[in-house]
Amino acid sequence: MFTTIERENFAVHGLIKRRNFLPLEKLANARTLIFQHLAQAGIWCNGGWSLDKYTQSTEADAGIGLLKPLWRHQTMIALASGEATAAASALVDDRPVFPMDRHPALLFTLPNATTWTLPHKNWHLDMPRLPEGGVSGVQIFACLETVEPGGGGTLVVTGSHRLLNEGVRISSADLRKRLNQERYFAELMANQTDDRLRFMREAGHVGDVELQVVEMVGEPGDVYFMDLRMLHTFAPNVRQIPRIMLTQRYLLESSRIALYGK
Ligand SMILES: O=C(O)CCC(=O)C(=O)O
Repeated sequence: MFTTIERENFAVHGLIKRRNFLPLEKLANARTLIFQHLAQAGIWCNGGWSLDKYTQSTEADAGIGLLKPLWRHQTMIALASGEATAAASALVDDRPVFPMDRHPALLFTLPNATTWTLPHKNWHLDMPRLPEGGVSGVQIFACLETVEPGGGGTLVVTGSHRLLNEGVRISSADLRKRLNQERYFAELMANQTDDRLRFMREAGHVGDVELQVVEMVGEPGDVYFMDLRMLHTFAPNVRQIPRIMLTQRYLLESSRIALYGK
């Protein structure tokens, strides 16, 4: 499913993009459901967006609740099962993986900004570092609508998964504090405005680990596979259309046991 080079890239950078990954029928079913739901909410009318009543807010998470009723729908569960689970497993040396939640989540970001800036806030990890070390699982981010640059796609620090694997459990909050002691992360997470785009343009380093901020962009059906240990954050959406992505996390059995005891 992945070539040796792709697997090596995943090990080094922690992120792989697969274009047109989602099976067409599953994708079409999910999009039909989403657009029907958005039509009922009055946001999608006659084949176009009608966002006026929603674009007053500049909060990054305004609108996140709009698609929440669909998260548990069998169509969304199907989209995050089968091929997606198999690919996540392939990236962890074909070991079995288990969805962390019973259903995926839909990430929906309304247009919420006029100029795009690389955020300094909300950089986070979804998991602690575990004593076992190594990859703990894979998270997918699937584009269900076109996500253009500046269009709200998730931002991730590639390479960050290779830091602080010290054979001990480190909470997400402590990890953030520890990363903040490194100049690269201190600058990334500081409210400084000069040339923040350099984090995306150029690679930085902590020790011999190469780091770069990548914005997830793509067309419907494209999927990013991300090492679950990576630092990431929400992004502003300066485009005219909402960002619609689906996400699910898949844990290795050992990580599941370490986190939940079963
Ligand atoms: O909405 C986003 O792009 C961020 C998603 C995120 O942080 C997560 O799924 O863990």
